[in-house]
Amino acid sequence: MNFKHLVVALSVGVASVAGGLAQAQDIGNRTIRFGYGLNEQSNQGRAAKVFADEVARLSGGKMRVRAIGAAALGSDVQMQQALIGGAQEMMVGSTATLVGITKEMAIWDTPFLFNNEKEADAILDGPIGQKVMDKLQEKGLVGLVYWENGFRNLTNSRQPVARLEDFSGIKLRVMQNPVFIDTFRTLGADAVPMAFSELFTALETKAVDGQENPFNTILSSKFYEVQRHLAVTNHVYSPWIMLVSKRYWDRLSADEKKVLMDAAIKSREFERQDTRAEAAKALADLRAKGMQVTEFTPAETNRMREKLGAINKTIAQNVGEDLWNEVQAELAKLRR
Ligand code: TK8
Repeated sequence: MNFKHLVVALSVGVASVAGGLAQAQDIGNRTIRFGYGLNEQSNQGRAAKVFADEVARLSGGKMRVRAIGAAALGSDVQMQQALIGGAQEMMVGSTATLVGITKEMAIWDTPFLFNNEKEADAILDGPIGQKVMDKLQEKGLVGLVYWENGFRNLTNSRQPVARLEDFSGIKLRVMQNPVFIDTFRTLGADAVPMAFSELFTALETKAVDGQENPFNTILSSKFYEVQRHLAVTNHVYSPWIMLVSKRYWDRLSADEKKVLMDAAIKSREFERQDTRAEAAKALADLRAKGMQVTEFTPAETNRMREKLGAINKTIAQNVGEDLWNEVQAELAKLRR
């Protein structure tokens, strides 16, 4: 073999090894930026860490996740766009903020849809939850699992809220979602859509009077510092959803996909337990922080539920009557 042949043979060998490595480095070995909206000390932050650790463990350190909280990579809506464009690999956020991309997601925003966490788990983790999640793919997103955000409750700095009539006059931040806007306009509040990342400042400067979120978030985001009144409304159960950029996902090997999926399931199991344990204590913690708590009586809750029944038709039309009916039938079955 002359020198020229040797060089060619070597470089072919090097190229193929390097090709394999480069691919691994580009994709499997690329650091996954996993963004989320709450802070590191929240239930969302704790579960994000579990996910990152589990990906490292399952891949023997080959795949790395950098969990980045406090909306440092952007609001839910901004991150979704970054995932679709391929500029960011992963995120977790509210399903409610996805409705502009996949209209079927609005089914989860139906007021009083689930009576308890057991119903939520059964539907979200079952075939219906999967079907809704799969709709994201044609929009450039891959849903892995649902986490629990939780049952939402109302806070505000103006007045105690214990009856339907008390919503009137409250300028209320809601998620960027038509069902939430409809819900609170129907209840008589002045609903203003806004990103979560802008919310604390908006409450502090009184640009808005109130907001609604699960106890855990009211606690971890320190809303008790700028909100005096807390009404236990439990008006809707909110899921979070773990998303992967489809552009990124499609370049992963089957093994790498499995690592992400298995770690996502592990993080979901941790997250739901952790969130429920925290939620069980959070109301007492919020009282201790000085919040004035009003409970809705069953009769008042029924009035609210009846009033909100008026928007069900619109939700059903928007998500599709078939999906609506399927969810109702499944809930009826669970309640038998
Ligand atoms: C965090 C949000 C939050 C949600 C909201 O990014 O916006 O009120 O409940 O959890 O997704």
